[in-house]
Amino acid sequence: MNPTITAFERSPDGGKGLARDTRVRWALEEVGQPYAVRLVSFRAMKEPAHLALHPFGQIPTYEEGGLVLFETGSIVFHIAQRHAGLLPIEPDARARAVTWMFAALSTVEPPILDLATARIFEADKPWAKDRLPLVEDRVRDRLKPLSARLGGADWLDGGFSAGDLMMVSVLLRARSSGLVDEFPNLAAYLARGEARPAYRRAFAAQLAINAPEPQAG
Ligand SMILES: N[C@@H](CCC(=O)N[C@@H](CS)C(=O)NCC(=O)O)C(=O)O
Repeated sequence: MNPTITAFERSPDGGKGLARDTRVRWALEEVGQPYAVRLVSFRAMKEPAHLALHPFGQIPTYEEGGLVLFETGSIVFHIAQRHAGLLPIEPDARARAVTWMFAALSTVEPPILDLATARIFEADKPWAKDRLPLVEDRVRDRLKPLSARLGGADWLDGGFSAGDLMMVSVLLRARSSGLVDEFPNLAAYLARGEARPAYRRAFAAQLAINAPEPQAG
């Protein structure tokens, strides 16, 4: 049975691919697993039917037979465990790839989310100008060692893995700030991720919902 995921009926980013369903779509595309999408409005996300799937009333969710998952880390990990292609077979290499997934979500993403909050939701506050440079520096504090570790490699630990999928997805959220471009190898890493056919299919699928082609005539 094909899994069903949820996504925004209309994403606030207008189709830039930053909503987290893109990560799940990307993972499913990497392993060649077809999937269905159920679109939900902001109102529906907070109603009982969706809260039964996702206690925090968010997207994405993942349904497969009787299994219901939320949290992109858990969903991508589940997909990577069930299918070949996203995690190495060799146990130590697999553990390291999983470590990069956690690093992306728990070490790199939080300051990037703070930056988005500072730039979008707090920009009109009287203290915004003073706070923004502090938040930007906290993002740099993560990007700098990440850049040093990646060095001249294509991916974080050998071949492409779910760790890279998650790290690229997280970094994409920082790109519009210009901070990623301060580290050319990270900018190239993002471009490599975006160039993967599976990412392109995932991106196109979410774009088709959020910025559909105008109808001719
Ligand atoms: N930690 C969660 C975060 C989920 C999340 O923040 N989803 C956003 C969309 S990208 C959302 O549903 N926002 C609407 C809301 O929180 O009301 C995950 O990785 O899945």
